[in-house]
Amino acid sequence: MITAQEFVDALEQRGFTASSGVPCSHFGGPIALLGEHGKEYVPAANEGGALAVAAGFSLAGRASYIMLQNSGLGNLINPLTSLVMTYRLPVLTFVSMRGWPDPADDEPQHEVMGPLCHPLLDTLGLPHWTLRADEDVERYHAVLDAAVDESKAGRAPFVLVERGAVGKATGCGTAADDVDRMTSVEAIRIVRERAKEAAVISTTGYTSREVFAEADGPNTFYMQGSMGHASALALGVALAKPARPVVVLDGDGAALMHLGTLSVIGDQSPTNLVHVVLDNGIHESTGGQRTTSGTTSFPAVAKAMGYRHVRQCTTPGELDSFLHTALESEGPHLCAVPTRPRSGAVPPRATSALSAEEIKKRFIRTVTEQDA
Ligand SMILES: Cc1ncc(C[n+]2csc(CCOP(=O)(O)OP(=O)(O)O)c2C)c(N)n1
Repeated sequence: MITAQEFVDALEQRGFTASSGVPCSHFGGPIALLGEHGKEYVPAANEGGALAVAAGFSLAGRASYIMLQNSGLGNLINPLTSLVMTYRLPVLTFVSMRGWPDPADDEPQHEVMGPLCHPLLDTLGLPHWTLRADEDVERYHAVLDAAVDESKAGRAPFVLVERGAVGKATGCGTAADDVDRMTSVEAIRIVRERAKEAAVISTTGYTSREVFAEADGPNTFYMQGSMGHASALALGVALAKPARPVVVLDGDGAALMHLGTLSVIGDQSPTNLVHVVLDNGIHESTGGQRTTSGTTSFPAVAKAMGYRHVRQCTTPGELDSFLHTALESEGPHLCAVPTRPRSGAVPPRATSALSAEEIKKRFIRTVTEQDA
């Protein structure tokens, strides 16, 4: 293992002073250190955006790198092939490996991508190195030197990072608590009580774990993985089942990742869709790295994109009354709920008890049965 400080220092020694990315807990250490020391790290909305920002740095003469989880590799492929590779822009990409070396040791959503990363990069003809958990800083320096040579030659180098290869940061601050905010569990309980008849789609990460613990039922679809697509999935369900309320529980990081879907929802205008964004200002599921929601108003964006009814709900009473109205009137509806960072243990994932197939089947059964 190398330390987070060694990870960042070795890059700085080689002139890499600008960075971007979407967090994975495996890069929690370096991202926290960069934030703590006021270094250039742009928290991107999605991995393709991170690569484009880094390409911009590179176009302006600054050596840059990005950090992402391999689940975000799909988001990256378009700007990788059509921007970075086409214009031969030097950007160094670090990819944390979920579902690898053994996909059976990880969550089902990583099963396909884990073993695919190395062959995918081979297919693209890109140079890559793998940093294993038992390797030391000497090997890391050697990998960086080789990667820098490749990028000077106009090829986009990748470093694939095994879990445990990079250490956590010590002594970095955690996200500020705000006791005046609701907890995500409080918000989920209010949704559970108000929206008993609804089909519920919950976003990836801790939210789905909490929904599973607090409000599990066959009408709930847990979207593990596919970060940012919960609202689009809910849109499809809402359009297919217009007589049934559909509630999507989203996160701020996830909503920002594919914010364009709000415009599509506004355009399609499903009257039965209720979009609840639990906005804690951080990617809490990967360790609490900040999102950019602090400068974004989800209700204002949704209103401007064609949602009929939007609201910021800061108290349990406001959320309850919003849901009451939303379930009685025509949408699409959106509310943003500022929430506190979680405390205590996070409950297990839905897939600790149910297979992906079971989650799908019982959801389909419930949603289709009730029409019969
Ligand atoms: C495409 C993609 N990129 C990154 C991840 C890793 N990841 C899983 S959950 C998560 C954070 C989600 O943040 P947010 O929606 O704000 O919810 P919170 O964790 O704060 O509840 C991230 C970055 C992922 N699963 N998929």
